[in-house]
Amino acid sequence: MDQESSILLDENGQGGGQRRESPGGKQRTYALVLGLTTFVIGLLTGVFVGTRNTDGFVSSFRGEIEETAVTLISTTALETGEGRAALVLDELSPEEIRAVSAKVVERLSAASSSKNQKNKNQPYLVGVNAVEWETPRKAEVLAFLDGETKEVPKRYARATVARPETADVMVFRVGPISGTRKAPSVGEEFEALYGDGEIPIAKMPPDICDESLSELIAATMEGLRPVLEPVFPRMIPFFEDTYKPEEVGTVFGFPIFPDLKSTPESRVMMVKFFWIRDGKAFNNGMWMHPTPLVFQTNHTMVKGGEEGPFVSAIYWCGRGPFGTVQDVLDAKIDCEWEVPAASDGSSEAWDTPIERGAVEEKKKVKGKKKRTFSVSAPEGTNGRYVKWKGWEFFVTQRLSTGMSVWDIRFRGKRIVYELSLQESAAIYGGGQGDQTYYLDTAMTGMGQITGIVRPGVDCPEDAVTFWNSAWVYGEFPRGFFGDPMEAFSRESGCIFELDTGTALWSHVDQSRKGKTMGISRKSLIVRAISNSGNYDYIASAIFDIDGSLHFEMRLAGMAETRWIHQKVNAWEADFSTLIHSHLAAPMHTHYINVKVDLDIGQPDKNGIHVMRSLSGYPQAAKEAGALEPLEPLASKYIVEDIVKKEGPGNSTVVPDPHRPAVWRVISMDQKTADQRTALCKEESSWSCYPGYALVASETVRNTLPDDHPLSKMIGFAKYTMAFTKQHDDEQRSSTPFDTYAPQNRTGGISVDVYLEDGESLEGADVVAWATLAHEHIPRSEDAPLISNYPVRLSVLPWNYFPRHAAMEP
Ligand SMILES: [Cu+2]
Repeated sequence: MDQESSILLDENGQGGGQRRESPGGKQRTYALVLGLTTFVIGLLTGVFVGTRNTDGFVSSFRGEIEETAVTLISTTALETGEGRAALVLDELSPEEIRAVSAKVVERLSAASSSKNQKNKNQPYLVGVNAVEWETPRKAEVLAFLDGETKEVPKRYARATVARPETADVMVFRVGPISGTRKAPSVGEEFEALYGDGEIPIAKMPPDICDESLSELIAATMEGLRPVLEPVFPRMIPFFEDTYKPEEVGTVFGFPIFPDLKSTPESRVMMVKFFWIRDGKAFNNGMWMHPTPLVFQTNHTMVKGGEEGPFVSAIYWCGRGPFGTVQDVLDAKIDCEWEVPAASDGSSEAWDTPIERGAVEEKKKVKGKKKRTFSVSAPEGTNGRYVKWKGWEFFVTQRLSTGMSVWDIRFRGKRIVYELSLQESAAIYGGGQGDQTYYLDTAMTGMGQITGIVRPGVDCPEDAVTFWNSAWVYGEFPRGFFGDPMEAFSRESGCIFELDTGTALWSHVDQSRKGKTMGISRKSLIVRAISNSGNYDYIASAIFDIDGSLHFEMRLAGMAETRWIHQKVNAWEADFSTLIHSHLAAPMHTHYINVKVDLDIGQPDKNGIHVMRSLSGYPQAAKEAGALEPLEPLASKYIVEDIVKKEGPGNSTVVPDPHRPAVWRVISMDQKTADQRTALCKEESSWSCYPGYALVASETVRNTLPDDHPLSKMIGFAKYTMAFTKQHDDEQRSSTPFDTYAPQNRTGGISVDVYLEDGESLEGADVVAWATLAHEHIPRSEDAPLISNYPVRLSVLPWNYFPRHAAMEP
């Protein structure tokens, strides 16, 4: 260990003492006056007036946990010692994000967010990953990690900027970033990574902080007043003279939903309207109360920004699309929407979550429990270097894609270079005009709107926590806010050893008084929590002492819903299950994509070995007469294969229950097969080559046609696993530029594209893209909040150790 010292953390308990910051002031009173500049249409005078401590938004629930858990290590020590992954693989600190933002603002005379544009032509930093760490080249990182060089690879950021004047989006490489995480300095390199106009502005990443539609929505609501007022009497904040939220609640719109009508020239967004009785139900119980009102707004951001947004379609009470407000008025639709029951904000409400029967959050840990793992970090670093029972790795949270675990080694040997969450996509069924879909990495980021972990609820009370940088936050009902110039840290992850209450291995002694022999399964868990608005994602990397590891995602949240009425839109029942009165929950699929860059032995001498279980009459056994006298009865048998090259059908896996198979990443370099040489030296079977297998839990492939726009957006979801050759420019499985107009894929960022070039995978650096899917056919128990349910990928030693690794001395 090159730990220089063990230093107490600051009072906030953060490694290196980063300050927990809130983007706002100390105390902010917000009387929610009706206004058009706010994100949310419903600004509920009276109901939502209140005072809150905005610092409280990012404050922690951690309580009195032993704060010496994280050992602070100096960067000098790291340059030569273990844990040096923290120097080269850590995400940007809040200070670095602010410094890079300042550089972009200065160089381009840009605004740091859409909210502070001085005029509509001013360029601005856009999206939840507007300023993000750039992953360095793998070869350089390995040379540094493996001590071949003391030169730390240069640190860069990527900045995404919307440029209304040229009607495009640009990504710049900015840096290098030097200095410390707390006091960084940003170099003068400023390189455009795309051509001018290559990414049209209509395809810019979603911007949930954007308020530019407010006036348009207000005007449209005013126009629709003759039809809305009778159905939603006293519920609409825009109609100030009649609005009485305390009597019948509020109807408000949420302008964030991308629509499939978008093209590279026009950006179409849905504004969906919900009802809530009580302000506490905002972005909560509201999902149980959809109303039959949806607009489509066309945000045609043409050159020069001359054209403003306009409403392109209106759906009202199961009818539409109507091209204009007048068309809706002329249609004279008799709408039978009724004020929903409940949602009175009381503890009996069916539509808002109640912590009934909950295990209470425990803030105090009595006595000191001896930890079996160590956690360290250089000053100012959010990520953590962890060691536990033979395992060591570095974990961070990426703004866009969430948890990444790097340089995972077991007993000194690297097994995985990168294990990272890549995407959480959700594709819903629905009629045109109200069909939602999400790339959550683009909408909210998987490491941007994260939850602050609650010891005693999200993780055990004595867990050690880690942090992520972020700048976007919700202040409901006003909406989402955020500015990378005001980036802060959130305590969104935790590390702990868990006694799983079961055996890792065991065996029954069959004697009369016999018990079992075996060992308990105590796993090391690294967990991080992300939120995408209505949904929550709890990612865990799980390590076991038999050399196996697992990536598990637990999904939960508020179900997305639509209003249904037998006389109006009975057809909705073809897309949805009915989970409450007039409440349809559309069926949908969640696709969690995970990148596993396995390195078995020498990284660029890996390959893919497949073992298929078949049923029939293997030729050699037949010829040798080994099948006598059972013929013609078939037998189970195995066929081994080495994958020659990339490509759909070659290096892709869609499990078939009729033909089970194990897919392994193996070392094809004989010299690294030392552990198994003795067993295998006389055999030539590929099963003798050391490797790790990838095994997915629930397997659902994308069921939409392959040429559907959404199938292009989530190319990875055609397969449970796809293997490709590692390339430094193939970092991610999806891109925020494809949320809008996914039929016109941008920038070549797609597993589909990575598979296309048919490169050899024999003796190559192999990367696996695994899709953990969940087909969600909603049930009544999904109201008001879904129980967390898991999907999982196991990474298992398969002919890697000469015997059960947990039994090795
Ligand atoms: Cu779901």
